[in-house]
Amino acid sequence: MKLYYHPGACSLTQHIILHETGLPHELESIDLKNKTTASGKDFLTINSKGYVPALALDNGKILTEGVVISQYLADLKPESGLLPAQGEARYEVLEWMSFISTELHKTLAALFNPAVEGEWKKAIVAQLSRRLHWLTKEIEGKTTLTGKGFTIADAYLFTVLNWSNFVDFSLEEWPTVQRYLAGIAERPAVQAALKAEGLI
Ligand SMILES: N[C@@H](CCC(=O)N[C@@H](CS)C(=O)NCC(=O)O)C(=O)O
Repeated sequence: MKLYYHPGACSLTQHIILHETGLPHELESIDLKNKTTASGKDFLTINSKGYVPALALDNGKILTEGVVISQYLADLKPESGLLPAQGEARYEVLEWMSFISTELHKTLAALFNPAVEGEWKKAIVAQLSRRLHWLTKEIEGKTTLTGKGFTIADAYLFTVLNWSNFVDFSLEEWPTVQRYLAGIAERPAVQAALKAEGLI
């Protein structure tokens, strides 16, 4: 299978998961502005949505939407513990995935848009701040979101909050979150994915 990604974008989540699972994979980076692949193809012919991540399966099927691709990859390697197979423990991880996707991913990503300024920007920063205050209480004393080992949700949260290094939104106010991220960053799979994307 092949992961279409852009360095440091939300596709870093699935890249980390691929390393955590040890699943064999290829990578191809995407120029998101011009919608072209590194090998010069029109990316819109691969994923007509025009965004990463997209996962090309060996049978030719293209899977999109990060939250779904993450589950797909984890389910290929249940023994990885990245996503419990069933029961409440699975839904706890999926609850985190939904929170990160709807409350953090798109909100934080908006700060990359230079058109977001003034009162609009203040409102976005205020909303993110509320979410991070809540998150701090949830992860106090924990090294992973569930407190029961690294899951796909940790890969996703790490990826999204890593954007604070590139936009005008500092995590200084949330040392617990910073400590959590530093711990996740130390994982060999995270280091391998960051290195492969040229980010370290
Ligand atoms: N709903 C999609 C959104 C993915 C997304 O926001 N991708 C961004 C990078 S983090 C992107 O490729 N943006 C380029 C574009 O939308 O044209 C998902 O969750 O996978």
